[in-house]
Amino acid sequence: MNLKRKLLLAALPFAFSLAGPAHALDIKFAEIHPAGYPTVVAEQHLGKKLEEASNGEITFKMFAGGVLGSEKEVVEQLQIGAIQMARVSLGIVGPVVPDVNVFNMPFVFRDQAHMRKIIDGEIGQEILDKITHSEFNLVALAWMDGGTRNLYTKEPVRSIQDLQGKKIRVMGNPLFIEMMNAMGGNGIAMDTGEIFSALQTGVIDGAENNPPTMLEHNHFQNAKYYTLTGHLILPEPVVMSKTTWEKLTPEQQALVKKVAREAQMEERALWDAKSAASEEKLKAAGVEFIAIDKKPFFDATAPVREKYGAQYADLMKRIAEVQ
Ligand code: GTR
Repeated sequence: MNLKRKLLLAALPFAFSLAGPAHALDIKFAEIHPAGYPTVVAEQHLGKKLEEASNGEITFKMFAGGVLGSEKEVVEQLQIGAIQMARVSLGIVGPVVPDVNVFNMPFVFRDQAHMRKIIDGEIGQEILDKITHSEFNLVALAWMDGGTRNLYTKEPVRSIQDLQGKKIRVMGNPLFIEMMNAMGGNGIAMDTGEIFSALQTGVIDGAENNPPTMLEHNHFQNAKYYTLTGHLILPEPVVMSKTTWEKLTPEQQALVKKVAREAQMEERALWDAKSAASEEKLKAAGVEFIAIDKKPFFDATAPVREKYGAQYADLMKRIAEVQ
């Protein structure tokens, strides 16, 4: 053996130890919510379990607070495998995988408990599979509870009449624009990160979201009225890039599925606590919570359910039947 080859061989173990164990996979997880948010905490826990159970073959790093971009940008990066995992709203998945819009319909769930029962059961799995089997290049693994979305506005909305003509931000999905317009508002789509300044500058008169998002994204600073319409109860998928998924061994894939499901069950307890604490903080910050009759909002959005729900009539019936 010549000297050059000897040196090369001697250096090999060192090179491997620098690169870490064989098949090492580094997972970058993207989250729009800040550190400490229920989804972020449950997902970090998921990552820790992955690292431990894979004996270091998988590493996990959380990128919270939207540092990797808007949810739309994150989805694009997931599709090319530049980001490996994320949790995104189902709202922005709808325009690409229309089948998921059945969960995006206003008032499709009776309440949060009903939604949880659905996502834990076979319908929840069916919708995850629809994402996985679409052209989206994502594997959908589990659901996070994203709570109940209500309206928040700069001027109070005490009846559906008060909403007429108001510019309300919604997520970028035609279904939500039509939903808002059907309720008499003027639905305007923009990314999460744009809401704060749009409220501040008066580009919009309000938005709609759950209490933790209203608090943690500081929207309450410029919208002091929270009207409890409960028009959307949205579960949020945890997804992995299919490019990443295909690099995993079958054992690793099973592990990812298992810890993702555990995160689904864990997050809701965190959610309930955070939601209650957020309500208290919002009230303490001067936000007025306005209880309202939901029926006019339910009735006004019936045409949206009919239009978008026509193709899911069976599924909607099955959802309604779950007690
Ligand atoms: C939150 C949701 C985010 C994002 C945001 C929004 O409730 O958790 O994923 O979709 O709403 O409205 O942009």
